Amino acid sequence: MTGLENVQEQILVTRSSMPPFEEYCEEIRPLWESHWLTNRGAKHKQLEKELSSYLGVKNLTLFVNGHQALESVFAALELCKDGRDEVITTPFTFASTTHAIVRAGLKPVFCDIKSDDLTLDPAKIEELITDRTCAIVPVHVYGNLCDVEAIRKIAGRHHLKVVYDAAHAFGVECDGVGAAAFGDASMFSFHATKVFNTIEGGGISYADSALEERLIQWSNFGIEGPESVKYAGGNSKMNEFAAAMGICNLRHVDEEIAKRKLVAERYWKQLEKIPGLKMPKPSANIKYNYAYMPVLIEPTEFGTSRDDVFAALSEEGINARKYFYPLTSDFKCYEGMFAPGQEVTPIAYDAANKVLTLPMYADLSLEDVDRICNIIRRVHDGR
Ligand code: T4K
Repeated sequence: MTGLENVQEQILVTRSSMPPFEEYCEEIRPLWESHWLTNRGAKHKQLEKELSSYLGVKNLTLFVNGHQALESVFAALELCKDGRDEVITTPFTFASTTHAIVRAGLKPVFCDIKSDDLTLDPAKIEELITDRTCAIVPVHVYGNLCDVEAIRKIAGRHHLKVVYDAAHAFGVECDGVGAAAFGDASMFSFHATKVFNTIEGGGISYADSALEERLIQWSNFGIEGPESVKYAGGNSKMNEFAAAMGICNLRHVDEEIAKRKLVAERYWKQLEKIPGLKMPKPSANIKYNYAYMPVLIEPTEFGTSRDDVFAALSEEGINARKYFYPLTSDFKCYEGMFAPGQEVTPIAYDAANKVLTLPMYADLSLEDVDRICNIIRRVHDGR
């Protein structure tokens, strides 16, 4: 038993976007002629170019996944040096953000988030800066852009690097400026569950072109030439089949986002009048990607807890997820290392206990959205 036997009848939290089968077959046909399957092949280079143009950046380097991209950029930026090893970051995120910091030999210093959009609160950053701080790693959680201007000013004042975890922010823009343009670097995830996917994949956009060589070397064992190895790098290169998937999916991504918008608007319309149910929404100057459908359940007003809503949906085969519960600072693997989230980052702790991400993908039918909303309404009404 895998637990996925009834997967056809269930509605999962998301479903990978895929191009038409024939389109993908056509895209990979040349690989049977070239026999060049990985190590920065033709598809890799084409996707890098097309994505740079789509995201509106000069510099973009592809990786095997978002997590390895994050680890590689921390190494390439040489964040951990001169005894400076503290990184100010959010605990309200996927495991990857915190793990990447720790695995790079850096120390996460957890900062609280804003209750409206759940991104890092700039008003709380400066009090955490010490002479050991080297960087800020904020997360554009659910595609909600952080207060990039306030963070830029703080980083400038204290000579800190800023690396955005933009795993969720593919295609998001603020006043016409894409998420990839902010900070020293931004990491995008192209995982199967993301708005744009290369099956597994990731990318780093960055301001300083000089970083390119180092990122490529870090992704390829630190090799700088056939007889010279400069860094103890890993292997985090994207292969040609993944790049081909990306080339195909990129042709359809605008249509995917437009369909997601209809799904999100249906949810917002159906759920907005329910007391005690809060939905972070993008403001008018944001071009959004509708990556996730988070709702926050305020138990006293709503009448019952987030976990009851989760259970009621599960009973009907609807697989919502608690992205992101628990806080990463409260993970078992970090027991005893960090102070409890409840004490240090109370707003993040509160959000983690109230949040539920509802099913969201381009092909989710509006009838299914209505069904999900009816279940939530029933739980609220106590029926
Ligand atoms: N930073 C942040 C803020 C992130 O959210 C992530 C990843 C990263 C960094 C790291 O990026 P990557 O290294 O992953 O590129 C999923 C994803 O695996 C993960 O990429 C994502 N964040 C996280 C939020 O969600 P799980 O453990 O919840 O995935 P799983 O296997 O339960 O899948 C969720 C649902 O997606 C399934 O119920 C059905 C659907 N699905 C899944 C897969 C694997 C598909 O439709 N197709 C698929 O191939 O982590």
